[in-house]
Amino acid sequence: MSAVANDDSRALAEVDAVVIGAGFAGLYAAYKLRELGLSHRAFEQGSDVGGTWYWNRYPGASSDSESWVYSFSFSEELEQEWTWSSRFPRQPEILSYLQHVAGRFDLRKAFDFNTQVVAATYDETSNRWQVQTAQGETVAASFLITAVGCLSAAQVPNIPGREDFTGPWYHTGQWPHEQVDFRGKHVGIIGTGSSGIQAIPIIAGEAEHLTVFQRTPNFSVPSRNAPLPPERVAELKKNIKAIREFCRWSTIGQPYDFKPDEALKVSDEERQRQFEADWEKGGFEWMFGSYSDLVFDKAANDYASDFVRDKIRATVKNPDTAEKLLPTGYPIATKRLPLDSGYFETFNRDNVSLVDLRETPIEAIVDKGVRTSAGTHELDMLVFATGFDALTGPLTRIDIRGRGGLSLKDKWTEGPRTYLGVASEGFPNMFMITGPGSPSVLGNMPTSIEQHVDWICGCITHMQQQGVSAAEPTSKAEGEWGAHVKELADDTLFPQVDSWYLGANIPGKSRVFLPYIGGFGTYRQLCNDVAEKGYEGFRFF
Ligand code: NA7
Repeated sequence: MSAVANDDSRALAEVDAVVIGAGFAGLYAAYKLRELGLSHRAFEQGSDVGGTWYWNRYPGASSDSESWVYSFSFSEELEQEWTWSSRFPRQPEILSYLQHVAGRFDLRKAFDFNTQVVAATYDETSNRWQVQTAQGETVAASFLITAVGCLSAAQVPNIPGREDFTGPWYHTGQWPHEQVDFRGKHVGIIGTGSSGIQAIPIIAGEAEHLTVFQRTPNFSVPSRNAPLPPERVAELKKNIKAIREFCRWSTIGQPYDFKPDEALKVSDEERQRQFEADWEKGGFEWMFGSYSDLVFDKAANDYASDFVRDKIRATVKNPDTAEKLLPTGYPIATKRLPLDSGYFETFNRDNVSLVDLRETPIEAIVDKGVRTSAGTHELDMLVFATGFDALTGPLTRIDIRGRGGLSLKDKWTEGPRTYLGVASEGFPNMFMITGPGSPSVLGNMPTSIEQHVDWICGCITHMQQQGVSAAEPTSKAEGEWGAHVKELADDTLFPQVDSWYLGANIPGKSRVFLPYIGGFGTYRQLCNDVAEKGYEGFRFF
C-alpha cells in the first residue's frame, strides 16, 4: 500500500482503494481513506455528490430521520456550523448539506462523476481488483469499497404496454433535475410506499387531477414536520455529542428507543393514552419509541395497527375511500412504515381519486393512460413510485467477480451471503458499506454508514499492521452469520408480509430477510468484538 495518498489520485491507474458511490457512504469513505493515507479513486454515476438525494428529487422527498441525526458525526466543526431548517430535512436541503460536506472537506477531487462502474474482477495473482467503468477505464485497487446505497436500483414494473404511454413518465428514484410541472394535468401515480405517500399530497396540490393506483394499502404515521426554532437548534447543538452516542447504541440508530413497557401488560386506557400522546409527537418514535413488544407479538401489534386504522377512518371523509385505504392482513411496520404530511387528508380533495388495484387490477398501460379491469383512466403524466431492488440490486447489477471468476450475482441467487453484511467469502478485500446482513435500512442510515466505514478502515489498518494483503470471511463465519440474521428475523413479525425487506417486490428474487434486525447497538458491539478478536471470522493472506 502506498504510504501517502496521492494528491491527484484521479489520474492513477492503480490505487489502494476504489470507492463506488458519492452518497453519505462514499463521501465518508473517501474522507477516511485520505485520513489513513491510502490512495484512492471514487466513481459516481451522477454528475455530482448526493447519492439517494441526488436521484430522489420527487416532490415531497424527505428524510424520515430527524435532521440533527441524519447527518455526519465525524466532525464537531461540521456539526456546529451546519444548521438544519426543519425537523425532517427535505431533499434539497440534504443535497445542499452533502454538497457542503464535499466542498468543506475537499472530497470531490477523489471522484470521477458521470462514471458508472460496470464490472470489478478480482485478480488472484496480484491480489488486486480490476475495476471497469462504462467510460472504458480500468483501475487496479487492493480494496474495493462499495458505497452504492441500499435503495438505488429503481424498479419500474414490467406492466404490459409501458412503452405505449405517450405522455411523460417518471420513477420517483430517477427524478429529473428540472421542475416537473403538474399544473393543469391529469396525473396518475402507481405505488403507495414511502415515496408515493410523500409525493401524493404535493402532486395533488398542483395537478388538475391525481389518480392514485394502490395495490396494498399502507399504514402511515404523521411526521409533524416543522421548522426548528433557534432555541431548539441551540439546545440540539449543545447536546449533540450525547444524542449521537445514544443513537449509536440504540435499536434503530435514532435518538429514542423502545420503552421498557409492553403493550400487552398495560391497561387499555394507559395504552390508548400513550399511543395518543406519541401520535401528537409524530415521527417514527410513535412506533419505534413505543412498546417493546410491538414488533414481536401479533396481539401487541394489533393494538397499534387498530389505532392507526381508527385514525384513517377518522381522517378520510368518504367511508368507501377510507375502507379502501385501510391496511389489513399484515402487522404495522412489517412493511417499511412511511411518515406523512397530510397523506390521508389528501383523499378528501375533490381532485383526487383512489383506484383499488385489488378490486380492479391494472391490465395494461395504454397510449393515453392506465387500463384496469374497470376501464381506462385517462392521464397526461404517470409517476412510478414503485420502489427499488433493495440492498442486493445495487451490487448485483455490477458484474462483480471474485476468486475463480465467481460472480456475486450467481453466489447470491438463493439470497445474499455475507459476513456481518460487510464482506462475502470468495470476494477478498471487497467491503460493502451497509450491505445485506447489516442493520442498514432498519434505521438511521448515516449512523450505520459511519460505523461501517470506521470498522472497514479499522480492518484495513489491522491488515497493514499485520503485513497481510488480503482479507476474506471464512465459509463458517458467513454461514453462521446468515443463520443468525435469519433467526433474528424469524423471531419478529417482519417475515409475515411480502415486502422489499424480503426481496418480495422483485419478480424472481429469493425471499430472504435482507437486513440484520438485532438492533444497531447490538450489531455495533458484535462488530467491535470481532475486531478485538483480531477480526475473527476472516482469514488473512
Ligand atoms: P416501496 O416501499 O417498495 O413502495 C412501492 C409501492 O409501489 C408499493 O405500494 C407497491 O405495492 C407498489 N407497486 C410496486 N409494483 C407495483 C405494480 N406492478 N403495480 C402496482 N403497484 C406496485 O418503494 P418506495 O420508493 O415508496 O420506498 C422505498 C424506500 O425508500 C422507503 O421505504 C424508504 O426507506 C426510502 P405493494 O406494496 O408491493 O403491493
